[in-house]
Parts: sequence; structure tokens; C-alpha cells
Amino acid sequence: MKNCLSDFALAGGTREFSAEQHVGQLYFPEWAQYEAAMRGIIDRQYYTNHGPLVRELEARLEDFLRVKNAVTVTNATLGLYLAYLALGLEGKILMPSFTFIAAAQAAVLTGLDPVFCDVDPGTHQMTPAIAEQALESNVSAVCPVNLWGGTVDIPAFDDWARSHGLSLIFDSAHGFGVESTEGRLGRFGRAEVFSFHATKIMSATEGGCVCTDDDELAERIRNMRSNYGIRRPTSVRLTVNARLSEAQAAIALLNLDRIDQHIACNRAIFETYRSALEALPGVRLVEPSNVSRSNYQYVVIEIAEELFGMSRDLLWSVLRAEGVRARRYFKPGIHRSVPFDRMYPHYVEALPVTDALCNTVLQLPIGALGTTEDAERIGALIRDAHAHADGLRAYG
Ligand code: T4K
Repeated sequence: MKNCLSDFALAGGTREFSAEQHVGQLYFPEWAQYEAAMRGIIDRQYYTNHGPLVRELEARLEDFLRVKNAVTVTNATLGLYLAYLALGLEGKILMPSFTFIAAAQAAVLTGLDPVFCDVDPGTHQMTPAIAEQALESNVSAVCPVNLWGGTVDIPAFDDWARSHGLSLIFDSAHGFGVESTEGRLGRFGRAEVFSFHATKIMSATEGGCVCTDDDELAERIRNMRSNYGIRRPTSVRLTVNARLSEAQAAIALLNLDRIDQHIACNRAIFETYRSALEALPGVRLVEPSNVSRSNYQYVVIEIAEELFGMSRDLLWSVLRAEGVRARRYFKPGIHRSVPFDRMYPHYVEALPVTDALCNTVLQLPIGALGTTEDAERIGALIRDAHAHADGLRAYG
């Protein structure tokens, strides 16, 4: 509890947390199980190139995600790259700017030009109405992002993409285990791409998968991912090494066994934040949209400066000084990030909602290293910051 200004670490007081509190999920399997899995790999002397653990993981993912094909890849960035390439996309691809830069980087690497659009200010998701307004000539695909453990309106996007003859790819990097109102993420659009980065709820430390019910598309992606197209040459010219190793697959399998526990743990933390921040002036907790079950991968709040008494950036500094490593994703938005601001300058001043969110949104710690007690303490810090906003503003 910070009773007066000098209690805050920013003003010289004692830090609330001695160990840093991170936004990432950072799940790691129990040591004994990890050790046993590693022994198996070493005994088999088979470390990569689509070994038994990668094959088991893909089968388990197909079962869990209720999709015909789950093609594992080195990370979601390469997953998006392979999906775009295997779909033979040309021209431009429509996507939100309020997301991680990977989707746009993958597009440019495949020779596509990204067309950036805004998002809904309430849900932070892209909508078909926004997409319609942003549509330009020569767009061949749309890549909505299922953000923050919520989803876009999937059937509405399906209809919209069909009506314009566009390929629909979902960036579901945040969406593993999410139940949308249409069912579990994994089988929607032409393809969905998940991330298994260490900060994601389904971690392989690094990794990801491309999911599709289209067998032919999956086969093209498999061939492009492995062996440089040597084994099964196809008409696709470009190939790349985007394989997952056996060690990564072992971690992913152990985490998949615990996915329901991970989600339950996140949910308890999320609900603690919800109660702690309820009715606090100038703070809005963003609820996951269009879902019957979120994975609560992120806790996202918006700060309204006048009501809260300080800017999002000052609150970020207050928390950071206390050992709370809150993040400001996705500041500054892809359209204002290098090199996209120079490559596509016409979007720089064109996305007011994205610009506003980039200045007001903050992600709070959640995941395996967090507890409901920590969430209560972080909630209390934010309430105390509001109570002492007049004094803290001098540190802005
Ligand atoms: N689409 C979307 C919508 C995405 O959000 C992402 C990635 C992608 C596509 C592409 O997925 P991948 O190609 O990465 O599979 C992170 C992650 O690197 C990235 O995966 C993620 N989204 C993005 C939103 O965040 P950073 O650089 O901001 O986070 P980082 O690595 O600093 O980690 C966050 C916190 O966790 C830090 O405070 C430190 C802590 N941490 C992190 C790692 C990796 C640890 O304590 N230990 C660790 O091992 O990008």
C-alpha cells in the first residue's frame, strides 16, 4: 500500500516487487517431465526434420483444434509467410495496423503490399465495416487478427471476404484454446496461424502452426517448410526452412497437456484484475470479444488521462519503477513503424483509432509466473497511483 507520494518507488520509496512481473505467459513444463522427454530425444538421436514428437504434436493439435491439418512451423511470422505464399497471393493484403509487426513483415517478404486499416475502439478488433472502408484496388486477401484472447466477428468476415473474392487468413497468434461464438479457433478462413512463442499460452519456447481444412494447401505448406522442397517438388518455387525441432515439440506437448490449467490460472488472475480495477475512474478493462471462452492471454487496460489523473505513459513508468513490466503493445502501430512509415507514408496520418489506442493501452502481467495475489497488489498500485496522481505528475 502506497500511503503517500514518497512511498512510490518513482519518488524514492521501496519497490513493490523485488522480482520483475512480466506480461508473457512463460509456462515451462515440470523439470522431471522435460528431462524425460529430452532423454528420449537423445536416446533416439533424432533431433529435427519432422521427428516422432513433431508428428505426435501435429496429430494432437489437429485433434485439439478440430482441424484437418496443423502444420508446425518455427514461429508464427514464418507461418504467416508460408500461408501467404502457399495461397499464391498477389498485389495487396488488408490488415489492421494495431497488431504485432510480424503480419506486415511476412507480407512484404512474400512481395505483397500491406493495406493498413483501423480497428474498433471498443474491442480493438478489425471489423468488416472498417475493412470495407479501407478496401483498395488490387487487394487479394485479408488478414484479421484475433486479438487479446478475443476474436473478430468470424462469420461476418467470412461473408465479407467471400463477397469480394478475397482469401481470408486469420492471425490467431493470441488465440490458442479460445472458443469463439462459432467454436474453437483453428479451422476458420483459408488458414489460421498460431504462435507458440514463450510469451504465449501454448509455448514451445519458439514455434507456431498453420491450420487449415484444405489438404492441398496444407501439403504445399508442408513441402515449403521442410527439406527445401527436395522430397516433394511442387509448382511452388520458393521454399524455406521453417521446421520445429524435437526439443521444441517436447515442450509444446507438455504444455498442451496443461492447457486447461493454464487457461484456468489466467482466468483467475484476469478476474482479480477485473474486481481490483472496477469503478476506478479513467480505467477500462478490455473484455475479450466474441468468445464463449477466452484463454485470457492478455490483460489489457485503457487509461483515460483526464479521468485517471495521469497519462498511460506515466502510469507505465510508475509501475515499471515498482517492478511491474507492463507493456505498451502495439505502440506506435505498424503504420508508424520503420520501415512501413517510409514504404507506405499515406497511412501515417490515416488511422486515428490506432493512434489513440497506441497512446492509451497498457498490458498487465498475467501467466504462469503470476498469481491472483500479485494481481491484487498490481491493482492496488494502480488505485494508489490514481489517488496520488497530483503528486506523481511531477515525475512525468
Ligand atoms: N501476430 C501477433 C498478433 C503477435 O502478437 C505475434 C507475436 C505474431 C503474430 C508473431 O508471432 P511469433 O513469430 O513471435 O511466433 C513479443 C513476442 O516476441 C511476440 O511473440 C509477440 N507476438 C509480441 C506481442 O510480444 P516482445 O519483444 O515485445 O516481448 P518480449 O520477448 O520482450 O517478452 C515480453 C516479456 O516477457 C518481457 O518483459 C520479458 C519476458 N520474457 C520474455 C521471454 C521471451 C521472459 O521473462 N523470458 C523470455 O524467455 O515480443
